[in-house]
Amino acid sequence: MFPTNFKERREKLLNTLTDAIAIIPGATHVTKSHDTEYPFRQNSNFKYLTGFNEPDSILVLTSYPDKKSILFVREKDPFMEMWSGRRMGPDKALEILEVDETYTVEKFPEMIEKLLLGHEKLYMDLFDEPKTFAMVRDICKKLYHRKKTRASSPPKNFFHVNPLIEKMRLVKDQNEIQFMKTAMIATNKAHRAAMALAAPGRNEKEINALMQYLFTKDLSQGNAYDNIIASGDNANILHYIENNAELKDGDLLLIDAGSELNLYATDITRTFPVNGKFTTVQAEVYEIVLEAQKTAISHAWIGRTLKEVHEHTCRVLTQGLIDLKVLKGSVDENIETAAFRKYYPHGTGHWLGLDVHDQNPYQTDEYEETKFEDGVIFTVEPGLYFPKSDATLPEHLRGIGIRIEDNILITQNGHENLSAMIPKEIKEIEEACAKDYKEFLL
Ligand SMILES: [Mn+2]
Repeated sequence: MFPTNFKERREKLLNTLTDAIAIIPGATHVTKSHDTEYPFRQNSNFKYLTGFNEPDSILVLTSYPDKKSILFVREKDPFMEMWSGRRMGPDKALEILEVDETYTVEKFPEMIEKLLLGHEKLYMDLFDEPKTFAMVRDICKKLYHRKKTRASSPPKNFFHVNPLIEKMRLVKDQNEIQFMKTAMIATNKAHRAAMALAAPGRNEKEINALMQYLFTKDLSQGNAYDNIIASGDNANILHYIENNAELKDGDLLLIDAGSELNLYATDITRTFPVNGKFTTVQAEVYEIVLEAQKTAISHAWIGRTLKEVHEHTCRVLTQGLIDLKVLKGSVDENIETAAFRKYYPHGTGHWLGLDVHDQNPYQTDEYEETKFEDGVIFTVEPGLYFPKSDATLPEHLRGIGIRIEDNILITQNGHENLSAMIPKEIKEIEEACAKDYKEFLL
């Protein structure tokens, strides 16, 4: 693995900025309650451009009079560091992070007043950085009334910087792919361990705890998003995160959980029987979802789009719903009326990367679907959901919820399924369920 070239990324962004200054703040701590905080999570765009993982930092890219990367970081402070952790400080940051200049973040308001001058345009996150944006806007307003020459004028045009970075983040480089492949090792192990541990009388909580352990034990660094450990009818709640119900004999268990590494996410769903054996009806529904998923993946190649993948998936699921006597009529009619959406209400895939729903464009600037290219990564996750409370469904289907999700990398010759090693065929799953979970603890 090579060290990620953050400098090159900043230069690439700078090259798209003419007469513009970009201000990209990192994340700050978020209060959980009173004086405790949620675990710190860096802003993905800031991380992508700096690799720096400390809170309260700000990256500034200037193009006038020179193209420069300037980073504002927290000051070294032995007292604060004793309480809340080590800080790199501006001197070390200058040495390590290959930016042109570094300052303490306390200097930001004073420095930005000078840095803004001479730039026609300001690029910032206009939607989700209200505090920093308001501060910069007020400085621009103050300077605006004083303008005389270019060199003494602030930006007059404000633009949203995120789309520029989102485009850059669409195609993953070799390091990014490697982070996700490495994270997938723990994700595979945790899903297999969950299949082995699940049994009637166990609790969703225990499965959750075991997966969290395996997500942090080796190279991965925790869960990329809240684990969904949904048994029985809970699987019909798409974002079920209570994870505290007892596992019942005869129920399925849907697990949507993935570990992350260096903030790069994996996002995997498997559905399997609590007691290790699919019933006939569970297997019948499962095979429909599996066929839809394989069909979707078979369309994963350069030039295709997520929308096309979704359309193929919906056709297979709709045929399945007709076979199950949930829907009446032809596939075309049911696609036309979107009747299938009652049982498959979500999309088939999303981009995956630094964010689990990676911030990459779904459409081009011309409002056309983004085409797959070598190095994009996305999920393929069809499902069927039959809630217990839906009296219009055949009774034997009620309470079944199934989703199967893999992570797909588009390559020059087609695609690579990054999660192909995680059991998915009925036979593989039943074998994995029959294992002893303790072998995954070693
Ligand atoms: Mn997903």
